[in-house]
Parts: sequence; structure tokens; C-alpha cells
Amino acid sequence: MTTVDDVSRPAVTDVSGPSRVAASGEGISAEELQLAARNHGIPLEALRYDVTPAGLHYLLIHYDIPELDPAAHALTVDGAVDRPLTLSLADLRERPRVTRQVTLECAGNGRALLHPRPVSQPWLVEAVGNAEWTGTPLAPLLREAGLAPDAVDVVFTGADHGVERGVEQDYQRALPVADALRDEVLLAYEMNGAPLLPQHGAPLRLIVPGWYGMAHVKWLRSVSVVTEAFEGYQNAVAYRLRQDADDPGIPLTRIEPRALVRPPGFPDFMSRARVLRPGPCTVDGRAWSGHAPVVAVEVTTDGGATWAPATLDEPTGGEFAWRRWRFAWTPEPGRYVLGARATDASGRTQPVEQPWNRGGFANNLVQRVEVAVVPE
Ligand SMILES: Nc1nc2c(c(=O)[nH]1)N[C@H]1C(S)=C(S)[C@@H](COP(=O)(O)O)O[C@H]1N2
Ligand SMILES: [Mo]
Repeated sequence: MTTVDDVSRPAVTDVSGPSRVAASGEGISAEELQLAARNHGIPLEALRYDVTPAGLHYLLIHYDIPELDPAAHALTVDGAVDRPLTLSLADLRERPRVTRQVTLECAGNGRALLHPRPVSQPWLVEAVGNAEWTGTPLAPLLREAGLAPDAVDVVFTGADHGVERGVEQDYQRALPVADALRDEVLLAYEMNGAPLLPQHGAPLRLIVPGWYGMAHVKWLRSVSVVTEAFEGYQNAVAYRLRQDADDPGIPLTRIEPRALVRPPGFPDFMSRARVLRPGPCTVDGRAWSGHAPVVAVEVTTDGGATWAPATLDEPTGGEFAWRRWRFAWTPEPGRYVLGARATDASGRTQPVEQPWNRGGFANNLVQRVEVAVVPE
């Protein structure tokens, strides 16, 4: 890692550890808006699809989308291995092919709802998608390369390059060896049955089912085995749960449980508040967790004062895909605040009051969907 000199690049953010926290009452800045316009969320009505169409899946891109030629692209597997490998996309496509539905969620989802607000990509609740990823499992490739007995981490490097808090870097993330060797981890070259789109990592990305988005390295060009804990920026500085800038924090790994409501009725253009007709309807949505299967979803229509159980559909997408839930509701005219709360088999659930952290990560506070029920 090199440090970029502020003098040579005046517009580069200063070097001061984790990102800034907004002052009380400080609105979303033009810089946050710039990020939000590049990195869009899922339109919540798209929760209707079991498999999120590629163009409706959320996006998070730290730097620029790199320009890569699939025909010339090569993946290297090196470092602490007996036999370093270089594979073309054609080589990877000849290997065993697996398709898996995986719910991806950005670790920063919910950040903009924290008080005070950590200044970064200002997600509300929409940084999620559930796609079908096709590729070849990573573990057999690592075994063919022959992991050194003292291997500790596997470092995944993307072809994108930028500066973050003054540190110039390739986007890189490491996984502990045991996590990299999980059967489910894929080197993916297709999304929803088509070659990866540029914004989703074409021509090759990592998929780490159950983990927050930052682990799923896009534009993957190198897999390198190391014998000491990786200290790269995205592991050691960025994606950690900490209370203040000096707190070493704990690394983010798996996705906390969350349920989202597919907003019923029709929206008000500006506020997105919902308008719904009185009478029987079915409210539905999706629920997921990266720790264990979702076992229960409860629904509130009064902003969390009372809860009633929803029914869960049979899982359609496997262990790492979100699950649909449904709730029968017959509202009278009036104003309501809908929300849903998922609980997984590990006992984890969603808070009604969110603990704060410095980076604005893993905020799985129950969503608030304002609904006005009005007769025609
Ligand atoms: N190379 C690279 N990989 C990356 C990123 C990136 O900026 N560069 N962003 C990560 C983050 S923070 C998230 S949330 C997911 C988003 O994946 P998606 O844009 O396909 O939804 O990609 C991850 N992989
Ligand atoms: Mo992310």
C-alpha cells in the first residue's frame, strides 16, 4: 500500500482512518449523492422477483468499473502454493459448473438511517439482491495448486484501482483459509444465466455465500495464498465494526438477518409513502440471513408496538437465497407504519433500536414503511 500525497492530489480525501461522521442535522452532501447516483439500490417493488433481474440488483463499486477483455483475461493462483496456476476464462469454463442462488447485501446497508450518520455511500435499506450465480468452485482449484500447510489467508485482488482515505490500492479482500475452502464459494462468470455485466464484475468474480457484499470481489484477477494475516485496507481498516476511530474493531463477515416489506399499494412520488385501499390484501416481502436459515418473520403495522406472525413460503432458492413471506391484512382507513422482523435458526433477530457503529455497518434495524389507507 502506498500513501498518496495530498499536495499532488488536492481533491483526494484526507488520511484520517475511518470515514467522517456527519454533524447532527447535517444533510446528505453532494459527495454522498454522487456515490448514491453511481451505486443504486434495488427498487423495492423488485422484491416481487424470486431472482432479481440483473439490472435491478443493487450495485456497489468503490472505484471505476475496469475495462477488461474476457478473451485475454487470466486468473493467477499463487503465493504459498506448490504449483502456481494461470487460468483463462475458457479454462475456468471447462471446470465443473455450479449454479447457486445467493442473496448479496452490502455491509453498509442501513448506514444513512444511523444517528449520527457515518459519511459514505448513504444506503437506506435497498442494498440487496438475490441472483443466480454460475461458476466453478474455488476449493478444488486451491487444492490442485497445493496449499502450504502454514497458509493463513487467501487474498483476492480485483482489477479496479483507486484511492481511499489517502491509501492508493487495488480492491483486495482476504478470506481465512477455512472460509475460502468452503464448498459453496464460487469463481463466478455468469449472473442469471448470462455472462457477468461490467458493473457486476465481468468477466469473473468471487461469490462467498452468506457473507456481506465486500467479500465478493469483482473483476477478479488474482488469488494469492499468504502465511500471515492479510493487513490490506479493506480487511484491516474499512470493513470493521468499531465504536471510534482508535477502536481496532471486529471484522464484518456474515449477513445479519433482515426482512423487507414489498411496499403495498402505490407510492407518493417524493416521499415514497404508500397509498392503499381499505379491505383484505396480502402484504409480502423477503427475508434472509447469512448465519442460518430464516425460521420466522413477524409483521408490525403500528411501527413496532405490536407484532403478528407472517407465513414463510417454502424455500425456492436454496440455503443462501432469500425467502418469501406473506401476511394477510385487512386495514381500515387510517395511517400505518409497516415493518417486518426476521429471526434465524441461530436465534439472531432484528433490533427495534439499532446499536451504532463508526462505519455504519450491519444496520438491520426494522424497516418503516408509511402507509395511508384511503377509500377510492
Ligand atoms: N473489485 C471489487 N469488488 C467488489 C467491490 C469493489 O468495489 N471492487 N465492491 C464490493 C462491495 S462493497 C459490494 S457490496 C459488492 C457489490 O456487488 P454488486 O455490485 O454486484 O451488487 O461487491 C464487492 N466487490
Ligand atoms: Mo458493500
